[in-house]
Amino acid sequence: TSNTYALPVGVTLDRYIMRRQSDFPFASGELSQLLRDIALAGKIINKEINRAGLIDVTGDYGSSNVQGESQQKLDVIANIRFIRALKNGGECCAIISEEDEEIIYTGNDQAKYVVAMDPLDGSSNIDVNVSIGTIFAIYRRVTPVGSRATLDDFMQGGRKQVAAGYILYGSSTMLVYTTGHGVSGFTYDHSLGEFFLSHTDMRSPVKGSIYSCNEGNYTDYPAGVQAYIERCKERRYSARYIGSLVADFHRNLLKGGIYFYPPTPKAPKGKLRLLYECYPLAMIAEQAGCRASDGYQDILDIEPAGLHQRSPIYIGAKDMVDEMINRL
Ligand code: P6P
Repeated sequence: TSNTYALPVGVTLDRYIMRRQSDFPFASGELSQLLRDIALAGKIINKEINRAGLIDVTGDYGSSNVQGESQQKLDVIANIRFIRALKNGGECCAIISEEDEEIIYTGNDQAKYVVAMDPLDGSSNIDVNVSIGTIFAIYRRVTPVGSRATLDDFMQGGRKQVAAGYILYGSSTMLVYTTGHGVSGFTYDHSLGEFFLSHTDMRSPVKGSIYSCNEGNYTDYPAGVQAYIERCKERRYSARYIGSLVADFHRNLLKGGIYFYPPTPKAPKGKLRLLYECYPLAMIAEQAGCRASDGYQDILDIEPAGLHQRSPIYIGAKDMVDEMINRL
């Protein structure tokens, strides 16, 4: 159970992690340190993003990533920064990233954890100054400490995540994460270079009236999804789609809403990646009283089959996801 006392808003991330570490009686601090390392990388990327216009890191980098998408320079920088922060932090033995086809080994074979991440999701929004985000998931390795990590460490399934979170580089920069004991939100204070607790135990509304999808794909959506969208319009719900997953997810988490990226003939498994987009956000969603499904089963129950596999996703307010799923 989580500690009975609620920590006061305004406590720093470091102090919060230290105090909550007692949620894990046998914790020896590695996960705490790993969370700090992720927060540090977030601070560094935040600085790069804010300078993007000035040091010409926007625009294509010329290379393309494993997805064949043209890589924005900030994508590459973010990937490098996270890998470096996790390598130097020493608590992570291996990483998978949207930007790399293969497992990245940090050399810290004594470390107990592995990280799956999308270092900068929504990168096509960078040069139009729209909010973007980092998404991450942490697993305790299943291979012996001291050996080199393997695929098995990453293919444990969503319910084996020990922590999951995102960093939203928006009008303010926020770190939101869970270790399975509720969801906590921290807001970054640039002048102090610190994340401060701003949202304790985030709970999302069970009902909502915001729906987020790319209606440009409406014609290609399954009939049940089209029917659901029609109902949203009849009820005069708000259509809100930023085209940046972390920003859409975060707004819906706070206000109550549903985000969905259904399968289409062009994308039969949807667009979003299971291991470092759907799983982590699904863990946060469930911890905040929401639901996350692929249309047939909870996202967290999907058996992983590949590092970069995609999954359809319907995620957000429980009643909205329930109604959508009942139509599929
Ligand atoms: P579409 C951004 O590329 C992303 O991965 C998510 O951040 C976003 O929600 C989605 O894809 C947007 O995709 O096909 O609607 O442009």
